[in-house]
Amino acid sequence: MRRDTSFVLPFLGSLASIATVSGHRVEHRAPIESQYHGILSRQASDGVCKVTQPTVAAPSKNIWAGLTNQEMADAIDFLYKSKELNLTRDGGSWDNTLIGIDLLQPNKSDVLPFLAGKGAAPPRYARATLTFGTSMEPYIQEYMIGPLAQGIQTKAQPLTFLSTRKPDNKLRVYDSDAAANLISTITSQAADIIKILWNMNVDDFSLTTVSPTREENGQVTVWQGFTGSWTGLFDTETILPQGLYVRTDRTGRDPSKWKITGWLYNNIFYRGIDELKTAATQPGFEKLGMVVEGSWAQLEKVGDALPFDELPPPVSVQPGAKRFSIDTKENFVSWMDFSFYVSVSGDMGVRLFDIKYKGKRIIYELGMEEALAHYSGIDPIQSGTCYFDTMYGFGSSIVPLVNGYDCPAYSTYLGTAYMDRTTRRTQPNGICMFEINEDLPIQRHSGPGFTSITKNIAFKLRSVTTVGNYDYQTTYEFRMDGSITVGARASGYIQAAYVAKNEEYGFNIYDNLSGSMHDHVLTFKADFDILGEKNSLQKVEFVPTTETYVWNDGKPRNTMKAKKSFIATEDEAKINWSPNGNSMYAVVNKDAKNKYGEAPGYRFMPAAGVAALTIQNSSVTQNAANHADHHFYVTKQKDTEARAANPYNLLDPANPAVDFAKYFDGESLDQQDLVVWFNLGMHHMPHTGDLPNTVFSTAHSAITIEPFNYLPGDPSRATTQQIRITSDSGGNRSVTEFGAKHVTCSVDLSQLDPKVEILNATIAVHKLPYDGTRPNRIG
Ligand SMILES: [Cu+2]
Repeated sequence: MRRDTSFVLPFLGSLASIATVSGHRVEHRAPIESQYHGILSRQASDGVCKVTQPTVAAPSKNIWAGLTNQEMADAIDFLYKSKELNLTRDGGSWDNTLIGIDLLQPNKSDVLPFLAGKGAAPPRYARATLTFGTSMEPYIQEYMIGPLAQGIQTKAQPLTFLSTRKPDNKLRVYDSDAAANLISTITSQAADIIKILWNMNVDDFSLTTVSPTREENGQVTVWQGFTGSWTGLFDTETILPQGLYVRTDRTGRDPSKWKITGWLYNNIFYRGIDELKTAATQPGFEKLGMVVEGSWAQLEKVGDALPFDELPPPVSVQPGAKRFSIDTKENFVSWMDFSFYVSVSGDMGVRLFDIKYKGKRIIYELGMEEALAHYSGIDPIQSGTCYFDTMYGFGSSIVPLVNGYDCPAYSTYLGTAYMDRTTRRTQPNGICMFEINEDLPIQRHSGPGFTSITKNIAFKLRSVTTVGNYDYQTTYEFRMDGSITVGARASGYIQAAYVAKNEEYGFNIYDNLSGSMHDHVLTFKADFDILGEKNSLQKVEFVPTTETYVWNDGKPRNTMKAKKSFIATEDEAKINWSPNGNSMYAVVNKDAKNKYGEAPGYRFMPAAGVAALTIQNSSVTQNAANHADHHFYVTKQKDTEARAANPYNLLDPANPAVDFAKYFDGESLDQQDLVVWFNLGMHHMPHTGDLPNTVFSTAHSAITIEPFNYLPGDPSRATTQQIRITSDSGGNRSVTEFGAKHVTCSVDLSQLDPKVEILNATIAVHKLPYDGTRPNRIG
């Protein structure tokens, strides 16, 4: 009865370089300096806009790029040769196995001399995740292997310096053994009650297993819920809960000793199946309806025709050469005054490094650390669920982008590479990059006799990660005003609850179905370096005040003031945005004041809704989600505090591999290297509009980072993409332009009606039903 769910391989190494546009290969130009800074030809001789991709030579090697084939092979070979580790290829739960490998990101302290041209590239290390299953207490342990390439100095040693869990960061796995016999007992016990309740066969159901597995005082308790079958193409299982739950005790490694310890139906707990069966035959027993799959759950076109809807909608086009440059070998990107390196972590997804603006680094590292989805509900599945999505692999679960839908048809695409057990695979079109002329100007002003107006052209880099029921879209947007927006959206199937007694946790959204309230919290790292590494955290509050001014005859005036201060230590730097949004925060450099005496910096602020966990001291996440209990945090950068979380934090929530709270130890934030950890997220209360899928338009969260007293003025004034309309006293109007070339060529029609590429891609990772026997989520 358990559905055979495909788990897909995680662990991604680096980007592979595949670039296409409109389904065609991009013509790469030679990386010559004049094309980087020079003027690009827009028009081909035949009058058709020729879409070309300028290239640029990266200033240095991408030291954050994932493992090469050779490095991966060397590291794997070294591990398998180790007698001490005693690894078995394709081993079972009683063996030692390699379940993942990726680049161990170099320490910032080793990278800075290299970036400054004063040191060699840091040595390369692999980060491997191993399971040790030969004892009664199986565990997962991370290792670092290097330096690579393999040589006499290469060593494999436990990776402990990134963990707050001392001394060895061994994480006990409580659900490593297969539960086939127990499942078969559940099936046979449930057969009768399923007949009584619904007059159906037990084989028509699957079991959803709560995640994470719960261990208390050595006792391992697992709740599972009966889920209806999905009959069509779509993975509707998360919206088919049937309201019958079973609890098992899976303590120890001998599955023959595991047992069923209770059943739950209509919020009544029964100690055994006989108790439930007896109750079900008594008069007055309330039999509840089923959640029956149908068109309401499926992704078909339904509903009445919409006016003009079949006509082609407006589209953006690329009229000629693209206006950004890439080095596909080093995954280096340059757009206007921005440049950065792209890397992909198998666990955490797309990351940007060494983000420079006008030639100076503003951010050393920008990327997601963890994506949580924490549920609650009257039943033990919803109440016990918190997904830690990096465990499923936010990078390795990147899906190919659909040209013309996920990104404009003229986008440039990159493939992403990931590790599939011991094989390196490539996900085509995993990242798209494109410019877009937004639907509003970035600037306009009309005055007597003039209107000045400037186009708002943004450069975006996007990926989509499908983890089970949800597709997460992550977009990094760069703008001409020097700002960067980090945005996340979610679409896909909600995880819903059975309706019985769940009123306080959701709305009734379909027959017998309750939308299950949950919080999404996505933690990002932004390691700012403003005019050097030594920075401070400035706070500016709008505060109400009563003031008496010399010019007002001593009469008090109720007004407001700016209260400027600096956050002194880490302990004061666990911060929620003020409810009225009138507290501002910026990372500034006090030692590099501008000519007006102000400290230049970058401000960060919500650009759409943001969220931290509602639940305080969650009984589920315990210490494993201490990065998600405030809107943002600021810490002093340390090589040992490079990550807010660990993908396996859920294995021991009380004492996780990374307990973020331990980073806060009173250290000064005054002119130190600062890291901002900010949370995006949504408080998701599903309503009928979440069926069949939640939509990206409203499930959205974003933060914007903008220059703050950093430049003498607004840098977008430099663009040619503006005009001024003037009129004289006689009513004669004229338009002043500033050098922007006009489109004189015709557009390749393939941009208007792009071919949708059918890519031979890895399917999305399925996290449900969660199977602890495959902690590496590989099936
Ligand atoms: Cu949601």
